[in-house]
Amino acid sequence: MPPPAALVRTARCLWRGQWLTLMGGLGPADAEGRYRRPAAAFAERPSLPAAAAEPSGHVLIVGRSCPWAHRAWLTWTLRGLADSIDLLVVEPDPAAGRWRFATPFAGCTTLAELYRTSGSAAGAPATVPALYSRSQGRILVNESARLIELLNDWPGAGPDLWPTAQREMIERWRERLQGSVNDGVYRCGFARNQAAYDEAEAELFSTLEALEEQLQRGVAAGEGWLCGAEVSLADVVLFPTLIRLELVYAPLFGCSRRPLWQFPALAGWRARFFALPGVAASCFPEAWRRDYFGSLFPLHPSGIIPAGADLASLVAGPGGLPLPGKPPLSPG
Ligand SMILES: N[C@@H](CCC(=O)N[C@@H](CS)C(=O)NCC(=O)O)C(=O)O
Repeated sequence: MPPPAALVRTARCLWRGQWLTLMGGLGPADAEGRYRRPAAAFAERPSLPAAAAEPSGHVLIVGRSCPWAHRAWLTWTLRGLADSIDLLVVEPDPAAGRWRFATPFAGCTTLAELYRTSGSAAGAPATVPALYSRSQGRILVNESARLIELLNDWPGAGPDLWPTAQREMIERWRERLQGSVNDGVYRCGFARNQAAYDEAEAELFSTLEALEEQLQRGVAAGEGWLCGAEVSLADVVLFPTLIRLELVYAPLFGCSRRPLWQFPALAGWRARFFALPGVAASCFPEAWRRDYFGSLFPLHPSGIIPAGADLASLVAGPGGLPLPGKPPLSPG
């Protein structure tokens, strides 16, 4: 029996090699160990289909735990698209590492099959969200950044979330949020070494500080949203990451330098967004914790799902009181 220290050294060494192999299954990294998100199979924004207004002509495929799908789901909700685009929620299959349909869809039982019938390259990741055209029998777009732009153009009853007058500012924030916050939490969690994690973590929290300042200025001017008085795509992309912060990204991805309650304007903004009609119905804290802690084996080998804070307490002030600031704004 080797002494415990030698045993630990050996286990560490063996585990490190296996861990890096397993992490490769979660996504690629560059030579410095920084996580790099793979490109989407149907990455271009298509033009608005001629049959856009046709009821049930299109299907938005989402998963409950995915933040990229969540932004598409929110855009679909806020734009009032339920009458023209069906929403289809796929289920995770953690043992197989893929999404599956609860009941067969378009002759397919898994999302990977639907990707293949849509013409995606063999081995390309079958990701959510994806917008499927029933008449064309294929996926039109699966890059969420482009998909939400398309959904904003789709004829719907809800407000314009990407107005021309604010577009430059919205784009500046979207660009920064995409790299340092939306993907930033994954760059923390999927970093292969300390330096890669430190870089991503610093960028994440400096952006949260910039957001806090921006929102404080806005609230002082009587404007409750990131780019002014109306909700925009910049708010839409921020919410899925921030609503998962305490439940998943802080404990699992190491995004825990400062809890969100220490950013009062940002916490108030999150509470206001959560209160918008239809938003709470797109939030599934149990599914988030189950899918992240249960599926990301290399980050959490025990598979034990930790208890998490009650979502209602996260979108309320201390003692469950409503947060100070403006009352919820309607998206209309
Ligand atoms: N570029 C995509 C990324 C979407 C993505 O990574 N989705 C994950 C869930 S959060 C997924 O479906 N992964 C399945 C897989 O990689 O096989 C987007 O923003 O739409």
